Amino acid sequence: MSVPKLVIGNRNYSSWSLRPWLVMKMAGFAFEEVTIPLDHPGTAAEIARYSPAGRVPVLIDGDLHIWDSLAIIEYVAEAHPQVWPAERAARARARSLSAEMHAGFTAVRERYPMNIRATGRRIEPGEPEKQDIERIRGLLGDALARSGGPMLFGAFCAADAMFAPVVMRFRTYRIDLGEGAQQWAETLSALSPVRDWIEAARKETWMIEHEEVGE
Ligand SMILES: N[C@@H](CCC(=O)N[C@@H](CS)C(=O)NCC(=O)O)C(=O)O
Repeated sequence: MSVPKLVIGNRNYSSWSLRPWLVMKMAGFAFEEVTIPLDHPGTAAEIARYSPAGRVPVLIDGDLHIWDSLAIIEYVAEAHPQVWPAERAARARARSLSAEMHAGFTAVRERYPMNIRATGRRIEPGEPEKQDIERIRGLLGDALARSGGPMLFGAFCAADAMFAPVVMRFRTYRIDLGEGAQQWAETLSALSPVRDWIEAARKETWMIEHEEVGE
């Protein structure tokens, strides 16, 4: 039987790829990777080979092509239930946080794109970004206060992975995560797969158009 293949974007920029990739690594789901550099002349054609949706990530398991980060996470969770918290109410909250991230926070996602290599960029938030940032601080703080940490729901789960790009973005643009969440961000960043992702992102040489690497 062939090993499932996860098609991802380059690590420095592809926040949607990071989410299921991290879940799969933490769950011990065996897979191979195909990396497609984003925003290059051949990107669309390359992605189209794997998904008519024109987006990465895509998980290919035999004849099955699963696209969209949350669908991939749910597929992995069917075989590895520890992807979500064991307790029903916590599981529902973890899914709510994850769905809110998946569907929302467009202001932050657009104004503060993930760029792991860049550091110390300051971009003044407008009103929509301020609202997103406040909401993110609130929901991280609330989850950690309920669980007692160290991760959002005690042990690592998919909600931590869904918010992992927030850690990268807030670090790049020096945005405060709010009381309580800084320790969570440090614990998350110290996970071995997260360290591997960051290290590989720093070594990548692909750059998207108009990108300048910060200090
Ligand atoms: N809702 C999708 C969003 C995926 C997405 O927007 N992926 C970006 C990369 S992070 C992409 O494939 N962009 C295509 C391109 O840049 O051509 C998911 O959750 O997987």
